[in-house]
Amino acid sequence: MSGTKGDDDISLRRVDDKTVELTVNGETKTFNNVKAAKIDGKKGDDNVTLDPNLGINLDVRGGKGGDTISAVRDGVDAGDQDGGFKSFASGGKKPHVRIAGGQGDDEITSDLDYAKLLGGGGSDTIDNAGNDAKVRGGRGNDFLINHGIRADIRGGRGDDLVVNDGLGSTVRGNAGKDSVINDDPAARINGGRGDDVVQDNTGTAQVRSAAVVDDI
Ligand SMILES: [Ca+2]
Ligand SMILES: [Ca+2]
Repeated sequence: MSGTKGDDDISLRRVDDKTVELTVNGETKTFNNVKAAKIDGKKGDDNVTLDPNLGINLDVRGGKGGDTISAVRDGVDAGDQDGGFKSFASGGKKPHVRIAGGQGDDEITSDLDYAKLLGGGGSDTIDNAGNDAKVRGGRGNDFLINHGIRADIRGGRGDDLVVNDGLGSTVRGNAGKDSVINDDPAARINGGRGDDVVQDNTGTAQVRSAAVVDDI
């Protein structure tokens, strides 16, 4: 589905094993046996809320404007510790999830495992808690927070700030004056081009192409 040129409020929620519910600007529709969803907020500052238990392939684009896209557990479903993926529509396979903020200063928050989170142009904030995620700040001065295990994080161009405590993650600052605050003892950190600073609070992270400062 596509949003409008204005500021859209879009949410996609799983109702039961068969049914998902799409609400766009207050109007709700239900769909059965959905295997994939494509959401494009288009222009405007869009707000997209995704149920982390959708278990379907997702291609979400914020488009132009400062968009807020979130796929987070609200803590109600505490028994679900498998990253939110059920076998609903995907036959037990891990869904393919891509969330792209597009242009503008976007905010992406995700608990989805194996998700690809792309900030795109603009100074984006990406907060990831899913495992095996790929996090890309893209251009602009991005703020990337990672709690997920084995994340692959790249700041892209611009002066990025990365805060990482996801175990076994890889952080690349890429071009620009990047700062990394690290609490992952098994992290591999590469500042890339520019004067980069890594505050490694573990003392065991592998750090390249950056000045290392101790815990202060
Ligand atoms: Ca955007
Ligand atoms: Ca960016």
